[in-house]
Amino acid sequence: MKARMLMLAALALTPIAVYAHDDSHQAMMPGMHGMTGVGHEEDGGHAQGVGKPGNSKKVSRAIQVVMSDDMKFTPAQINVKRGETIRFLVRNGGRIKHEMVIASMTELRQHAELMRRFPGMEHADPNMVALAPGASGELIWQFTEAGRFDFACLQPGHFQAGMMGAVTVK
Ligand SMILES: [Cu+2]
Repeated sequence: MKARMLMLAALALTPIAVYAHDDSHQAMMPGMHGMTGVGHEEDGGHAQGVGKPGNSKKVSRAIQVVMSDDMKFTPAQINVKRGETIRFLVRNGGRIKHEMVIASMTELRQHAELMRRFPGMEHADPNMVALAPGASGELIWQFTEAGRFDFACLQPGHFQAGMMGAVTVK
């Protein structure tokens, strides 16, 4: 009787274990889950409405974004039309490292917490650009669905300090 109960418990836990392994994120830390939806989309997983990496030959327009040490993105509110591919020309105007990561707020929050716990963690994905002080870079992204999406800096503590912004797709 007792053994049977244990077996049932094990069966009940199985789907959770499978879910935990459904994760294509690279540069994994223990217990870290893929955050972007980007890898998931490619391997047939749950795509997010955030959009997808854009084709550099199909850029609709460029938008300049400046990141600063007062934990701000300028502009912090960006409007795009559905389907547009945006070339974000991102500049780090500060004296510390910053980055721009486009993802859902849930993913940003989870990942920000990991970055806080593992400050030395390096991450690189198509939905982000990390920049040294004074450096410029770009991020090409296509917004495929209408809605309000988020971006943030996930350098340790920056998200918590409010370094984030939103993209409204109409
Ligand atoms: Cu930052």
